Amino acid sequence: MTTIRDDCENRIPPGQQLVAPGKWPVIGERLPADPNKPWSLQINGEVGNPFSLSLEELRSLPQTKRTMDIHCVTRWSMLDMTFSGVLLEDLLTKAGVKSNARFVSFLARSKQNHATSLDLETAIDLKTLIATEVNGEPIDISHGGPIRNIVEMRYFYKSVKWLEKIELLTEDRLGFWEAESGYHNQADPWKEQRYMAPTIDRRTSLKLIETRNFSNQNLRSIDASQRNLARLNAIEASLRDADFSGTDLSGADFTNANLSNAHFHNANLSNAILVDADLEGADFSGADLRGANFSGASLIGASFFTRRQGIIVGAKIDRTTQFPPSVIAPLFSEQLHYVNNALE
Ligand SMILES: Nc1nc2c(c(=O)[nH]1)N[C@H]1C(S)=C(S)[C@@H](COP(=O)(O)O)O[C@H]1N2
Ligand SMILES: [Mo]
Repeated sequence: MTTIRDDCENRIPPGQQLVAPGKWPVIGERLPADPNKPWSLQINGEVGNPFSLSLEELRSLPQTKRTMDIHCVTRWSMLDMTFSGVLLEDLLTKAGVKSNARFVSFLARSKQNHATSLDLETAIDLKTLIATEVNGEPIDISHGGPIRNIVEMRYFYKSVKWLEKIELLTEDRLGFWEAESGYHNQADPWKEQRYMAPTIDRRTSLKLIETRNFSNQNLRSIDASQRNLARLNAIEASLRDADFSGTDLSGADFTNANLSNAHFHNANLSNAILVDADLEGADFSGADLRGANFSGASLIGASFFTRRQGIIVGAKIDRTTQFPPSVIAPLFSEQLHYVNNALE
């Protein structure tokens, strides 16, 4: 079955927004390990003929050009990016994949050993590209150049920067974001497969909610909606995808917390401290943000209003909300407009 997505609206998966033109954000690591060491690409694991290619050799193989849209799990998308490089399938044909290989792992030259994986069939069906160019230029090092794998139709964490090894496996091996941050292993943006199921059970979360102390704990995807958590201590807590919809968080302290993709719809965050917090992709629509402090926070992909059945549901923002200009600069243009209007 094929879906036709011709107009722009239908090309943006649910919960995503377009970045302002020319503002491709750098997400995660900004540089590889050993940036000055010459680059090569190794293919090994369950293959009959493991081999290694220098960057020049990779570039001299037949090149494939593909234009596609990219979608980050923290809710930003970019349309019509043209990548060129070598099809994974072509490299695999050369390597002679053994019949017991079922997964493919893409490993980066990275200080934190970044990697990701796909099942082999999906990787080939999606025409995974081992890319060296984007929009006619070599890929910038901050975006994973000189070699990056590019997987269309999956959240962008399936495309590792600074690719240096492709390993064929009989069993899956979870990648960095999948293992460390609970990102979904399928990662289909059209199905909004952002996170795996929560690891914290209902009883444990209810107990924690009673103590109002989340500091330093890993509570990914916790359901803390419609609660009274005024003055919550959540310093350095890991709260990706947490649901705080409708919750009283007045005076809560989220200093240095990871709140990426957290849901604060209609929450009371008056006088809350969000200093240095990761708020990428977080939803503040309808939240009370008066007196809240966002100094040093990261707001790529965050939203402060949504339209529900044509009605604008916006955050309450005024001059007491601390939004330094550099903090709001990376917002989507419509969102920035809303925030700036509210601050006047
Ligand atoms: N080596 C490496 N690859 C990575 C990451 C990373 O931190 N290190 N981040 C992933 C994530 S979550 C995203 S959204 C994209 C971001 O790519 P960009 O910085 O070029 O926008 O790279 C993916 N690949
Ligand atoms: Mo991402």
